[in-house]
Amino acid sequence: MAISFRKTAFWGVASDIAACPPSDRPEVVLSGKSNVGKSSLINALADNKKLARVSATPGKTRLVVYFSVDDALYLADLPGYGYAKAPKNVKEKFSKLCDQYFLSGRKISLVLHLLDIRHDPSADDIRMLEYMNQAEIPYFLVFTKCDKLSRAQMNRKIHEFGKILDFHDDARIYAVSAERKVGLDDLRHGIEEFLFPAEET
Ligand SMILES: Nc1nc2c(ncn2[C@@H]2O[C@H](COP(=O)(O)OP(=O)(O)O)[C@@H](O)[C@H]2O)c(=O)[nH]1
Ligand SMILES: [Mg+2]
Repeated sequence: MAISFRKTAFWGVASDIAACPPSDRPEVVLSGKSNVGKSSLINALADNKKLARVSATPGKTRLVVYFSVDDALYLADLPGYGYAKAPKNVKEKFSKLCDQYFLSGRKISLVLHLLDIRHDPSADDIRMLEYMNQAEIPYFLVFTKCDKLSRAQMNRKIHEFGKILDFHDDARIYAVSAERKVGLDDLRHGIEEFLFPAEET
């Protein structure tokens, strides 16, 4: 099944689980720290700069934002965690929403867990991976902002991440740059192949 990521449209914002769309197609969730590049990646995958609001201010995306891709899957932009500057009550609200979302019983087909290639994983990143390993939620690790490093630096970083993080054996690793449009086709194909494996080859 060929998915056209260009046919991505804003579906809506959910402030709680009840407001999420019906679980009638696979849901691909973007998770990761605020400012890691989730909105930019959605725009880049869809090749539409205006789709997801790219915010320079950490912590601005406050709710789960849904996009419908080619009427075949949803992309869910989760509120990023680890808002260093957010007030405590706001932080608590975000993390509660995240927990609710993952525990809601919604069919989460795949998580794209984003990590900034330049930074070490946070305690939240490690916790998230542990959670997904334990809950058997499939995920891809997506290293963002790869334009910021040379290829050699990038490979070294990915190797270092491998020593710190307990990747699931099946987890695929992608390196992307939303800014330079690098690695996007690989990721699009990876998502497509994972959700809709070819029946026969
Ligand atoms: N250099 C570079 N900057 C990026 C890239 N992706 C995102 N950014 C920047 O990182 C900041 C946060 O991006 P955003 O998509 O809003 O992150 P979000 O909070 O995870 O949704 C913005 O200033 C983006 O321009 C990338 O591939 N390369
Ligand atoms: Mg965002």
